[in-house]
Amino acid sequence: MDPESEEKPCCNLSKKVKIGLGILCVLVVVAIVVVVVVVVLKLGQAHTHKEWNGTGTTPHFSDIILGRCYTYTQIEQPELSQKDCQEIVKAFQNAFLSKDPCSSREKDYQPLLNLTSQTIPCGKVVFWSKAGELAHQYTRVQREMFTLEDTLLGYMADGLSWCGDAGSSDMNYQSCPHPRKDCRNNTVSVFWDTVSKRFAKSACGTVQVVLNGSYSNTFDKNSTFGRVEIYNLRPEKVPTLQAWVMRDLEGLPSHTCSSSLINDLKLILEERKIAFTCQDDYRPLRLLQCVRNPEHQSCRSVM
Ligand code: N1C
Repeated sequence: MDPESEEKPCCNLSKKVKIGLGILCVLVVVAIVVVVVVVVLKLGQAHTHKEWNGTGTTPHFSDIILGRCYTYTQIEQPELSQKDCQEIVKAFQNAFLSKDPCSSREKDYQPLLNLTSQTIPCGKVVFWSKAGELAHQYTRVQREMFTLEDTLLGYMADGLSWCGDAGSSDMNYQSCPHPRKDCRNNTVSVFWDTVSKRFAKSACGTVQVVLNGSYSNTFDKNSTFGRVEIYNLRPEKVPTLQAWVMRDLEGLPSHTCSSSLINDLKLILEERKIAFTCQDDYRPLRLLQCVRNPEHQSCRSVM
């Protein structure tokens, strides 16, 4: 036999190459199919969410509320250590996932409210309107006082945004309804209305409110305080509401206790048989403002 005619090495090699090429082709086809499937799924997902004008769900929303729940119940208020944070987070998610974010209702949050009940001592509740930062600085120093953000549910949700979509079981991280530009009954506004209502209903003893005297609408009838909280105080449990009208050290003095806006608040409360008192630039709060700005001339006489 002519060794030249024996093409074995050549055929062996080409067979291997053929197999190699075959495998490569299969891999390329598989890779293309995977990429196409992923792109189609992603596009599909993006399209199932509506586009709104407000900020989307805060990234890592569920992890944040779970972490805050444990921090609050285990460290901040260990008397609530029996609360089940896993269940609380599930109830929070169930309140809005797979639902139209513009048709949120108080009852969506009811299971969450049931799991987060908490008793606040009488005479320790602080409301605020357009003065959240100062009110929170105050309760951070006066540890026995509570704003809504010093209760479990307020603490968990403070500063976050969240919404879902009727057509999907995911959160919408791209956008959520804006209260004015999209709809009033959005997931976040309905949440704050619902928890503010419960907070006011359960208050007892004298209650306080921190108002912003440098803001044009020092008492705003459309705010959560002016629309929800004052109407849900129970006159049989709350004899008096004390208002503190605080002007910014630098800001213009828009309103004081003698302004007509504050008189509107007084009239609403008196109608509801709740006594009203008011004090401008309440000293303990002014001292907190001065800690931040000790050289300011209005702080010289305060210190
Ligand atoms: O509308 P506001 O103030 O009068 O609401 C404040 C009032 C407080 O007394 C709280 O008990 O209502 C309660 N509350 C919150 O605790 C709260 N935390 C965060 C109401 N809203 C709250 N937020 C967000 O701030 C929420 O998104 C809401 O729309 C704003 C309201 O702030 P505001 O107008 O200064």
